[in-house]
Amino acid sequence: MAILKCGARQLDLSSTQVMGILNVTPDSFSDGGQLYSNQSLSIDHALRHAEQMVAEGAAVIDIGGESTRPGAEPVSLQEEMDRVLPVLERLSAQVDVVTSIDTSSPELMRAAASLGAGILNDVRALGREGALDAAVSSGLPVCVMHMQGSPATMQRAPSYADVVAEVQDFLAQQIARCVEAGIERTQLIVDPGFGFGKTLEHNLQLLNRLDRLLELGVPVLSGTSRKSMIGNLLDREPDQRLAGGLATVALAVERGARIIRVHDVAAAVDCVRMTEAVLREKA
Ligand code: 9MG
Repeated sequence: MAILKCGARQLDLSSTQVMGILNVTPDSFSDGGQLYSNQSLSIDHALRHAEQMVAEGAAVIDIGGESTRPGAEPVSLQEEMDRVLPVLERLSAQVDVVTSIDTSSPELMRAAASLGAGILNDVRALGREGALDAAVSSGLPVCVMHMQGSPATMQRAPSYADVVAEVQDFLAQQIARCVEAGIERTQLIVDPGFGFGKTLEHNLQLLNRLDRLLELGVPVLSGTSRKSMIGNLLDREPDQRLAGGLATVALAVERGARIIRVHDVAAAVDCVRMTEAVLREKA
């Protein structure tokens, strides 16, 4: 049974858990960021959103201060820290939930660990200078994700001979690198990185064969929520992708994913519970 040691809290992955997405970027506010100029209001807004997701059944809240969408503008380290740390500090003190920090910056990893963060979620798989050391010294579980290229360029011409095998190989190498550096294998999570340098076909193949990642022997995280793989297939805008997204959640659970990263927590929790109930009755 996989139990992650997330600082002062634990995350039991004997069943699939839902991770709610908390973006603390100006464009994540419904007013397009005007409210964001008042820092205490934006922190209150983020806390209310996190509390709502916890009430809906999220076991983890993933806080991100820099968009990783294709073509997104990078933000300075100071800006990223200023967005994430005050929210993390209040959330750790006020809400009994595991927090995850969506960052590639070693400085933020260290600061977040000292403020009660529970998981480090790095879409660059600890690739930035100093990130591996910061993760080791934090003692926290780490989610290492596959990405081809960088967010600025990754969707220009993704190319693989065999996307499932290549993603699996990459993640196996990252596990070995992390373990060699001193992170316990039992503290690692892997993620195929849906939408990160992948065409629609690559994403569909990865989801269909997500079970291959179970061979790596660590929990698998799946994040498809509102992504263009759903929008492109169904011709839907981001706010119309819930039904398509829930199909991907059910499939990911069936293929063995233990953490599902979503915007729409209540619907995903129902979907996970329903899928797991069916799977338990396998003859
Ligand atoms: C930050 N972020 C955006 N998409 C993601 C995904 O699919 N997985 C993980 N781990 N992080 C993501």
